[in-house]
Amino acid sequence: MVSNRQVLAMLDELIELATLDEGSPQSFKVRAYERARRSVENQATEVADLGLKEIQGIGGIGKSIASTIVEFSSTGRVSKLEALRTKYPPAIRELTRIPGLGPKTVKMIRRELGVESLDDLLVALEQQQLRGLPGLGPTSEAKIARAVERLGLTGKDRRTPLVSALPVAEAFSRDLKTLEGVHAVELCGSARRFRESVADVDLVVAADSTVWPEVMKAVSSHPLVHQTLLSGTTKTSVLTQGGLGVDVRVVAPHQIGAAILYFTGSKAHNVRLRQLAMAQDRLLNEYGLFPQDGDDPVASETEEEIYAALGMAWLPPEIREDAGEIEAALEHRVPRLVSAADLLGDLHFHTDRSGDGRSSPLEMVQAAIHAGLEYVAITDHGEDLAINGLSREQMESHRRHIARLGERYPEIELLFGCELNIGADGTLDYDLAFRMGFDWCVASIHSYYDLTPRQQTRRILRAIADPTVSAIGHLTGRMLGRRPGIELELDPVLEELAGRGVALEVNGALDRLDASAEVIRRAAAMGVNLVVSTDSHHVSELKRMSYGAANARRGWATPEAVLNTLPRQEFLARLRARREGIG
Ligand code: DGT
Ligand code: CA
Ligand code: ZN
Repeated sequence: MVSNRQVLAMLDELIELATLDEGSPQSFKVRAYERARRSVENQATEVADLGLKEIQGIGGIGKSIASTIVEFSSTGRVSKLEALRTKYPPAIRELTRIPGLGPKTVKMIRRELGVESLDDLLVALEQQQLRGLPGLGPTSEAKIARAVERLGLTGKDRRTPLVSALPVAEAFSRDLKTLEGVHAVELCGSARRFRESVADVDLVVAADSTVWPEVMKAVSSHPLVHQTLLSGTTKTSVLTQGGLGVDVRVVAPHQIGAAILYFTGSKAHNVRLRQLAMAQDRLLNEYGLFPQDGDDPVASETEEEIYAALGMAWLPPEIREDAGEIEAALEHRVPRLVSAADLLGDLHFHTDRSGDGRSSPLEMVQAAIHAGLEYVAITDHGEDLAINGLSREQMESHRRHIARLGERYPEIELLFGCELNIGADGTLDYDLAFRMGFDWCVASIHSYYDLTPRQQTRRILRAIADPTVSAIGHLTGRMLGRRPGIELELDPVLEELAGRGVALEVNGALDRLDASAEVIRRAAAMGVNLVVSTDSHHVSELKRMSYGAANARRGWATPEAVLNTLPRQEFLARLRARREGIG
């Protein structure tokens, strides 16, 4: 049984590799794969259960891709994909994710300089070999070197963005759960702590000891595996096709709590816990909390029991970094942190009226109601965003459409909003009078990533000072693993946000997670209001709310610090009060 999720993952890899092979994301083939991907994404039924003819009958899927899907569902393999994987090993694929090194350039440096890995690239940069190649010069060399450094790709510090790691973790987890005798599969390590990038994925499997060999075998033979690095009786380490390490450990079901506590870390957090245990004449390890001289654990089955025995309440994994959480827990003053269930509205939300939106206003509103939201601000792009933005006339007709939807669905408050573009000098779309017509504006950076920190700070400060701006969207504009964000002076920006009552967005898109957890923590401490938003462009993206909440927790955000935890009427009252205060 092949699920749509698996088909989507297969198509994603095909898109990545075909882009490399064709040298451009604009190639006919790549665009056909992307069209097919969108069609599969929009299917309610499992595509792989259909026959060739039926798959071809779905709009957007041509004959060749339809037969690829059939091959995948009947054999579990895709020969086209396997050929591409051989042609582009993980080390090469990694190179193409570096800004400034598109598929074409990677092809060229591979051919001309024999660059086959990041290490080779570092040598080539060191020896200034890139500047001799067509289309490259000292500036592009410097830009690439800087991107490599800022993305943390060098040497053994190489990290994978969470957005790429989570689907891998889910694929292993889902498949291991189907094995007989497996009780649970738990994600641990930095991915569970929701670090924005991970060195590797850690999974802990609770299983009857009779099936441990099967579990270990299933890990090594998983379809995502490129190479098995270590295969033991309780631990297997593999490297995926995408170059990501995965460590899987099996434990007995009664030890799962101790195991996930240990393997969730962080190391610094664990060290503190072990010291606490020692001060109590006890021993804490991955099997349990033990008396100094005994084999019967004081606690091992759940994390809660172990924390309780150490004199603490359970701690959310996102804050287990030895950054104050241990002291807070011992003094019983860990605040309740925000969770997705607290979030009652979404304040950054697109429809297909934006050029990059993919679901209609009706579908988006129904999805929001289905997700239990009490209010949404529909914030399609302002006119300054090339191709994707709406002209005044389009905005006016959009407004009327939204108003009609609002009448039809009284169970949800539809705020009419806009995602404004912050210009190079901080000016915004339309004019002030037109912008005043919006109920909620999120202002974001979508251009000019290379200005100096001083210039970036100034343009953001100017945007914050605009009376129509309610929130600053994805603060730095970064795309994790692909594009470093803008550099800015943080404190002046946070002071201005706090002073003017403009909210800072916690963007739930996994490839953004912008603002970062560090910025969130600092902002909340400075009294800046936060909003957790999905920035959805499709109905499937409303689930990002839980990612946004996790990142907010990593920044120690409480429900009180987050504006969209307010119920509908209270939120509207806050909005009115702010308007009057400014007006
Ligand atoms: P990373 O680097 O993104 O993979 O970060 P983690 O935290 O996932 O680190 P990893 O994969 O090396 O180890 C997973 C967890 O296992 C770690 O958070 C804590 C635990 N652990 C691993 N090695 C040690 C160790 O030497 N001492 C202690 N106390 N804990 C360890
Ligand atoms: Ca790890
Ligand atoms: Zn947006």
